[in-house]
Amino acid sequence: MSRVLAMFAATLMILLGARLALAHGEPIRGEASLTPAQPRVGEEARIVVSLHGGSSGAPLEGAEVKVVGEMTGHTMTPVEASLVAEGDGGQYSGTLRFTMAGPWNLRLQIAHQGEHAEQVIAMTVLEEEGQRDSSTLRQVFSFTLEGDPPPYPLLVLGAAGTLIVGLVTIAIVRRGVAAASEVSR
Ligand SMILES: [Cu+2]
Repeated sequence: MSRVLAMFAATLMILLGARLALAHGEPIRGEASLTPAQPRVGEEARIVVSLHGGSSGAPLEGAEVKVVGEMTGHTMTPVEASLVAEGDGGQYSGTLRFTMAGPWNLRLQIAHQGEHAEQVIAMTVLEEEGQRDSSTLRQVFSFTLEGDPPPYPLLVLGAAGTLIVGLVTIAIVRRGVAAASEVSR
């Protein structure tokens, strides 16, 4: 009986394993958390980003996840952090320290195998002497990783190549038609 159970468990694991593959082009479901939700100036804020396939649930492993914090409304030096993979491979975390109180945008830059995506999270930074916030800001989002369009010179070369191939084909066909009509004469 225990042997049957073990075989059943093994089969189930194989099936689950097969299901847990991330399909290329599959929409990614992201979950970001920032603790505290409203950090004070200079206080360490921890950001955790988890990325999984929207339909397969497979973790997006080996991604490069960077967070760039920018104040809204005026130009100021951004704060940045490169997140480090942890947990099941679909989770990335890091810390940020903010330099001024007020409204900020966190730009999550996600790169994976030459494709990328960006998500923006709005948040607020409190005064240095303000009361400590112990809550967590959570945001769920969905995106599809996209590759770069081919560079302009490549597009021009591609168009020129297609045109030349087309012209040569027409010339060959015309010559063939001319030869055939000469033979029939
Ligand atoms: Cu500022």
